[in-house]
Amino acid sequence: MTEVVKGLEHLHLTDMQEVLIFVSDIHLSPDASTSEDASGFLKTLEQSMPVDCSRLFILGDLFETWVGDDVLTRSRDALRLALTSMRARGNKGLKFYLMHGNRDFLIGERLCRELDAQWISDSFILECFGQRAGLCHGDAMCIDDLDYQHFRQQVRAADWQKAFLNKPLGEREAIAQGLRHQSERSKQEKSMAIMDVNTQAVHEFVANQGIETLIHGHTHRPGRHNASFTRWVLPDWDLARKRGGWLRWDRTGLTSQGPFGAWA
Ligand code: LP5
Ligand code: MN
Repeated sequence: MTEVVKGLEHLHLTDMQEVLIFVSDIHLSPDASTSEDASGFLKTLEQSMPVDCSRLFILGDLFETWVGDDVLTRSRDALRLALTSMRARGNKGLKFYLMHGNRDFLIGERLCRELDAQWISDSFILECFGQRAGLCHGDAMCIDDLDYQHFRQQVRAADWQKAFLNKPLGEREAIAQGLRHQSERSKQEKSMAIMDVNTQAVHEFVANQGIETLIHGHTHRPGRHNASFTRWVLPDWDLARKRGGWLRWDRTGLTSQGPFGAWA
């Protein structure tokens, strides 16, 4: 199995005026538009994300599934316009960063270029305000979920991905839909504990990277966990259930915010 190449792995920022925003698990459906978007994220980008944001980090699962950059969807256009509108409304130098999640790990350079976004690696190190934070999607730390980890290893291999991307679009969409159904079914048989991050894996990552803060999503269990370091778990987005939000990091610290108020 060949490994896939990695995105940008580290960023060191020195400007105390930075305003960093983190989101994940938006799960945009292919036909989403600003007026019809079950996540509520597109409207939030256009209307309520802080105008002083200098960098927006999307930490995986932006899309419900992504079966290749050659697939043109309504949500893709809507997202590009919403990001452009956020930049026009606020900071003109606003930068976007995109990380792979377990549903959209096939996002490639073409989409990043189109969205004017920088692709960043899972396990990204961000230094700002004299502190060091680690960013990841979160699924790689769910090591007790052995079936998932086996599946992950398979589909993250370059040769698997190449074979998949060479299939006709209809076939790719059918496989993705089959995997989604299988995933929903298999989750019903797994305990909450198995589907959470493994404490030891988290501690090892924090110690190896020497970070004070860890930010991730994936588990859909938003919160703030304090130990010798702080672990923030980002919420998933669902307008009907009034779920969603972002983490803001500026010189005064980290705060949970969103269209429905604080979530941690
Ligand atoms: O996503 P979510 O929250 O429902 O559950 C995840 C884990 N599930 C997944 C699967 C995704 O939902 C669907 C992926 C769509 C990808 C589209 C591109 C396809 C490209 C394929 C080839 C390159 O990630 C779920 C975890 C849960 O998080 C909590 O952490 O438990 O894990 C599973 O459900 C996996 C099952 O346990 C095992 C599935 C075995 C499937 C075997 C198929 C063999 C591979 C076929 C590949 C074409
Ligand atoms: Mn996920």
